[in-house]
Amino acid sequence: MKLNRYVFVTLSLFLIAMPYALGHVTGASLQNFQYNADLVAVAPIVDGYLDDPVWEKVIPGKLDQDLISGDHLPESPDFSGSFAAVWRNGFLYVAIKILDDQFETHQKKLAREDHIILHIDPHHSGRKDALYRFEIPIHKEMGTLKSPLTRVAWGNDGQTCELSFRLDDLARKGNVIGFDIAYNDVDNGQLQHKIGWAPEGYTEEDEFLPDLIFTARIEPNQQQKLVQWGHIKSLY
Ligand SMILES: [Ca+2]
Ligand SMILES: [Ca+2]
Repeated sequence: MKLNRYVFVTLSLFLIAMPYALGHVTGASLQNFQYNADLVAVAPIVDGYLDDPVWEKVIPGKLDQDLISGDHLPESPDFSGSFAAVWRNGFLYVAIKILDDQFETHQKKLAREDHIILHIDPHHSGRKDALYRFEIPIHKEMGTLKSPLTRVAWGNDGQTCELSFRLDDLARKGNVIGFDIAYNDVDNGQLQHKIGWAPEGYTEEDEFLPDLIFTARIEPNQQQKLVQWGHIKSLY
């Protein structure tokens, strides 16, 4: 019996360790990895500058996972990146902050310059889909935008960015979509790193997406009343 128990424990440990040994994160490992996008009373102005009051109160997600090696990336002067997201009236707003010691923005091909890769999974299939993959070059005007992306604006010489996605009814309290964001760091025309917001062990090979949850700490109606009350109060 002792031997059986030993075999069972060994097998269990092996099964627990297996996803990490393979260098892949399973869907289950993403369960506790999510971003809570909160409802805001006033939408941010999508101008690339993060001076809107809503961005002062949000909890950012960090871009600190090396998507090639699967390792956690230590803090470094070469790169730091973070994002935050809020929602209002059917729109998801995303703010991005990037510090890169060498911005590469004047190449003809996207692969040879710094860019952001973003996935949205509006119907929460859990997986990445090319249809909802957005490649956003740093500090550049973009032509026609692919739906549901409605606006991209840069500020501070490409160090800050604001985006908006029109999700209509999908942006509602308690709803969940798939979401991820990564930065492809190119220096001298060569790709150096792919750094993403993801749990440890996650690589670009993983097809699963983390969750983004639409939260509302104040009921929408209640909040609207508060805003109206704010307007009334300001008259006096
Ligand atoms: Ca702004
Ligand atoms: Ca770079």
